[in-house]
Amino acid sequence: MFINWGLGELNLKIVYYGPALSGKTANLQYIYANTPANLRSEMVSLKTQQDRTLLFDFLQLEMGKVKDLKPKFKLYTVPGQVYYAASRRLILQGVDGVVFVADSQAGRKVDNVESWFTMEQHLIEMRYDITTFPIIVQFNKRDIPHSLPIAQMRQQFGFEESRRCFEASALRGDGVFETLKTAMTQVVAQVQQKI
Ligand SMILES: Nc1nc2c(ncn2[C@@H]2O[C@H](COP(=O)(O)OP(=O)(O)OP(=O)(O)O)[C@@H](O)[C@H]2O)c(=O)[nH]1
Ligand SMILES: [Mg+2]
Repeated sequence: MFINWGLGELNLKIVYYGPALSGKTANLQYIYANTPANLRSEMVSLKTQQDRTLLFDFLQLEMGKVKDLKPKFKLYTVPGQVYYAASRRLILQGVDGVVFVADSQAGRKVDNVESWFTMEQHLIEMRYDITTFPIIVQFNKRDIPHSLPIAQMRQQFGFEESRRCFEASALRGDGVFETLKTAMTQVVAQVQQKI
């Protein structure tokens, strides 16, 4: 969180985190394509020739009001490929909320879980209290036939029953805005306690 009192702006950072190819960039692309131009920035994607995220994607949204301040939500994705760990850590700096994008295909179980634990590890190293920090879970690629049942997805991570998870198809757009709205709401609720 960063407040520019002069401009009355509240800068909030939401990072889309998850294993390689889980659909983090696809989430931002859908949000970009379906948000009125006056509410969003251009989307910046630093990517390889194969369209894999190299450093991050970035998209800024302006909406709502928080205590007379104008919130600017800065959305980032991390590069999911395993060897970009240092970049993922860097992009998490100063984060206010995470959207964890898991891949619902059965063969991605180990990747999902590894990514989840390294995310937790990074957050703990950065002195976040992960018991209260906003982490919104999205089970993506639900459109793919034979994707894992939700109960098994939850079991992979060992989630408690109380944790809400969002089903999505970032390709079609199902669940993308529900996930984003929840992330924004939780992030705003957290920062409101601090300002
Ligand atoms: N069927 C299906 N394909 C998807 C979905 N979301 C993403 N994809 C596809 O999966 C591939 C990877 O999507 P990306 O959004 O680039 O994945 P990413 O998580 O950003 O990958 P990295 O940048 O390498 O970490 C692309 O071919 C997408 O079109 C989905 O919900 N359903
Ligand atoms: Mg990407």
